Amino acid sequence: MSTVYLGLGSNLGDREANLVKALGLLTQQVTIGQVSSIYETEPVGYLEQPWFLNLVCVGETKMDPFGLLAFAKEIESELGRVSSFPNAPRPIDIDLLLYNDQKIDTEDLTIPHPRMAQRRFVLAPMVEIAASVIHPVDRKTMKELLTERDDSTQVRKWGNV
Ligand code: PH2
Ligand code: MG
Ligand code: MG
Repeated sequence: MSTVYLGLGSNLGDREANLVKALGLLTQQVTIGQVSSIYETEPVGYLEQPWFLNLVCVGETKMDPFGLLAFAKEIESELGRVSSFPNAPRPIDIDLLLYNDQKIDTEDLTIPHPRMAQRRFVLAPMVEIAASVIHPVDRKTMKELLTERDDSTQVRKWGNV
């Protein structure tokens, strides 16, 4: 069994329902453990789009990282995601943040997620469920990475699944 941290985000349609549905579908392959609170977060990157609901969760899986990536993409299209442009609004985005303490760098998949350490909408929920987990590349804990972030993008606790 491998331990995987996943980041989920939605900013189209019924955002909360999309997160809940995605978590439900993930259980086909991932035994979900702790789930963070839901946060309402300001868009990062492409700004002209609705605010997101984001959460992170941890799970155990037998799938390898590439199998899990393909499975996550299936769930994304099942929930109505169409590929348009990078950072476009979407009913659901499922990102592989950490997979054990592996480092993977291929065209299709980079783990740890290459932008997680810069994103408050990932680090704030990570600190809730995994404050002392160490980022395998930066060699810092989630808590340390969040404390170092000096960006002012808004990330507010919104609710729970
Ligand atoms: N995802 C992105 C780009 N920008 N901003 C927020 N607040 N939340 C996201 O999940 C997000 C984003 C690309 O996947
Ligand atoms: Mg993403
Ligand atoms: Mg993604």
